[in-house]
Amino acid sequence: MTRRDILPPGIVGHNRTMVTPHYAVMPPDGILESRLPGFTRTKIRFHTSPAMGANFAQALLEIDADGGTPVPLQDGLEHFFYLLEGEAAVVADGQAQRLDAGGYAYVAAGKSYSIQAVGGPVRAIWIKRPYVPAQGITPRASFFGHRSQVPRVNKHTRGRNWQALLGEADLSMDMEINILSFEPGNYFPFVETHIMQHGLYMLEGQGLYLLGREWHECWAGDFIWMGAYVPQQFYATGWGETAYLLYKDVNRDVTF
Ligand code: UGY
Ligand code: MN
Repeated sequence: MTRRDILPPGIVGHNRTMVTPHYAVMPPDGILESRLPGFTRTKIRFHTSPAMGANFAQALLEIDADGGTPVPLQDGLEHFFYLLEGEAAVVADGQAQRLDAGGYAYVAAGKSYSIQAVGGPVRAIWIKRPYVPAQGITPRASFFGHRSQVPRVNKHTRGRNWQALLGEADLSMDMEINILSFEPGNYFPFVETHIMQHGLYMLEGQGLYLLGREWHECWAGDFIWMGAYVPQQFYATGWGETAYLLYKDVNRDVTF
């Protein structure tokens, strides 16, 4: 038996990964990479997809210097890109913009998009889904933004802020993507149970997430999928501010 045949301590005892029919907790270490046609020098680590039960797909893009999509892609879906690190040249429906960390792009359904790393590697969150049209509602066009330009709204109590990157209660959108920030020790005053799904990427800090009846410790770099109606509650721990990027499907009726 060689050293390589021995299971290192920690794989079992320290595992935090949990995938259930209603939610998933996905620390980054075990998420293997995909390569996709249309992308060069890019690792795509899918966090969730319809295969898990999600009504959207979310991935971490790791683009090497000068990698990305050499030509624009178009697949009928709506897309959202959020830069975590590096600098990227992003084109959304023919409009070009340089994005740095905190910059984001919304690509309206059916419009073309491209993302390319400029001058060094890039890490970005990529969310995509089929847009759900609604009678009498004109879909919103593609646009860009930056976390630093989005107002921090103190909704209910001190120390807990919302930033609505795609706007809020905008019926032209079928999803919201918000950054929720928490001072240490802050928490939601009740356990939420709602029809909307979530894709959550921990940007900064750490905390305890209640999912169903189980508490999960999570921190920067982790992904959580919450299916419809999963009971959810968050307590921020640690010494600094915690923030997460949160996808939520909104503004549309149920389907039968
Ligand atoms: O708006 C929300 O649904 C949000 N409060 N949920 C969450 O952070 N899990
Ligand atoms: Mn919620």
